[in-house]
Amino acid sequence: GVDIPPVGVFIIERETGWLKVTKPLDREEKDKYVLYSHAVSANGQPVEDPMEIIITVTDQNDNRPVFTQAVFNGSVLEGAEPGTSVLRVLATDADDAVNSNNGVVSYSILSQVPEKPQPGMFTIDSSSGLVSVAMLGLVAQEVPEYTLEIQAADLGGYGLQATATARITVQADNMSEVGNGTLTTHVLNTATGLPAAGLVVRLAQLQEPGPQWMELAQRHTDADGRCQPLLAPGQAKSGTYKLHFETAEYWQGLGHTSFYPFVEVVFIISDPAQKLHVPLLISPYSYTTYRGS
Ligand SMILES: [Ca+2]
Ligand SMILES: [Ca+2]
Repeated sequence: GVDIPPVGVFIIERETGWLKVTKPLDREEKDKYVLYSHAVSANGQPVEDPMEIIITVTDQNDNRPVFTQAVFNGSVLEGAEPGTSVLRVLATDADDAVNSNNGVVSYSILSQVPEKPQPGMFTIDSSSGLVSVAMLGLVAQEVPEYTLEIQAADLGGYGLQATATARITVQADNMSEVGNGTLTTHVLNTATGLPAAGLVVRLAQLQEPGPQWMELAQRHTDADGRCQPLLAPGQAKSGTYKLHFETAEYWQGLGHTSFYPFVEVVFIISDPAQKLHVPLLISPYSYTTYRGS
């Protein structure tokens, strides 16, 4: 008799030797049974060595894929190139994915809302669930958010199905305007040779004949030490301007003290149509600026 759990699943017909099951087996519950049979003669004497019987439970496709989340969120920068990764969805399937396709999940995109500028803006890797950009043309101002209906199906995509939602935010790429303005800057940390990020920059214009300054713009430098143009094309007028850099705050953030509480660069715009680039190179004890273009 079977003496360790699960007890009583198998019986051997005493006369015929047929091994039978007493109830339905579920591979997801137990995929393999090892039995030891003892053949004994009518008078109870062993007639052969105990025999090991291994029973492998063959899988049936009785589980549908289940997404780990109902909604998957991701974001992508507008104008992203085809191939740019956006998010990854995941569905699990309790069935056997090794010896059968019952547990092998295949992903596909069923719909895209809105279908602008056209359907098929995104693609999904059928086996990994990675959603990526398929076509150029993502513009935040036109479509700030896409909703994709994603399907997971077992049997390599033709079996039992489940669906989930992927919500994709399109981020405006303000940095794409860098360089298109009349007045731009960038800040470089010469102590490390790296761009100075998170530094506050303010632009003011001298109210002729002075000495009042009117603040026109405030920016934070990004990871590249750059920021959006301080003056957009057409915004510049002839006059005297001042770029104020909050350098001490920046150095404090890095755990340094700075000799200069801030740096101010005063310059004259005489030709408003001309592009002007005023970079700043800083260390705790020095700074340099020059006229770029
Ligand atoms: Ca199964
Ligand atoms: Ca399945």
